[in-house]
Amino acid sequence: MALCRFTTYTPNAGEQKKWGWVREGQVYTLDDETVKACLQHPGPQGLNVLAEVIETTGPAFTLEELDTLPDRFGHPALAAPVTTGMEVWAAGVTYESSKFARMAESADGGDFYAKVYVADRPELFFKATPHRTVGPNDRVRLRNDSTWDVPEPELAVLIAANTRILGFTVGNDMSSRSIEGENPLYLPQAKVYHGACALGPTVIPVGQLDPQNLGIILTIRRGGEVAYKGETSTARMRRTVEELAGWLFRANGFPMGVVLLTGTGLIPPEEFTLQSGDDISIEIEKIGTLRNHVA
Ligand code: DO4
Ligand code: MG
Repeated sequence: MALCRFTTYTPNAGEQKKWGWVREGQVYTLDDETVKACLQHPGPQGLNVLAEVIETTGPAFTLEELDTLPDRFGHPALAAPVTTGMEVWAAGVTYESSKFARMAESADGGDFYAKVYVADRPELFFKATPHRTVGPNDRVRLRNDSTWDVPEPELAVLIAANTRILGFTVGNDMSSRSIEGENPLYLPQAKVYHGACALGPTVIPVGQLDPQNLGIILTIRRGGEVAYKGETSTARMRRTVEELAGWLFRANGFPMGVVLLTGTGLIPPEEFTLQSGDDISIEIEKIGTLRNHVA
């Protein structure tokens, strides 16, 4: 069972985004207010309470038919599981491989990355709003003032306003390594821009998996050929999901809920940069595969 968001079209209402509940491959429409209440103050059942409130009209779609390009006008398609008022944040340097990559790309050696890797306080940064975030099969973007770009495949955590962890999805923290490497103060520009974040395909409720032991596979295809493939596991993350979530909510609040990306452990070799036309696939064990095309 899982939560999803999708775009649908009716002649009367036009294009609308809705929440859906996935059960055995069928998607049932959920009422917006009920999901909002769950994102704000869920009880101990978390997202699972939604299984009881699916509209009684039967399934609206199959998950398979929603897993399609989002721009086929009038055809329903999966969307990123975020809604107006939500934010996306990210943790950095949570895997040793990311620490080494940041230090290597930094103009001055990046000693601060070595320090933050072992510090009590993690690196946390604002990543995206819903309008900068794309869903499955949609196009992620490269900045035209960047020369070195990578996808960052990350376990993403959906957290309610009351701090309860609700579930997990797949995230892509698209990043400019040339801008980030030039000066750490440029980090927001390396990380936050239109189409810099992708999320989906569905949110798996907490309790169905162990977030600290999930395989992650990143595959980048160029002209149909594999240009990069790498594998890691969230078992290699230096911090726990609860620890990162705890720091995120210190002196901070998210009235509509928040998605937290937990950092990348996969870094393509230095000579690799994404190109327009590449296809990115991020598979996280027990969650699913997030596919995006580079615009
Ligand atoms: O410190 C820069 C960002 C690192 C990051 O996004 C990651 O490790 O995933
Ligand atoms: Mg990252």
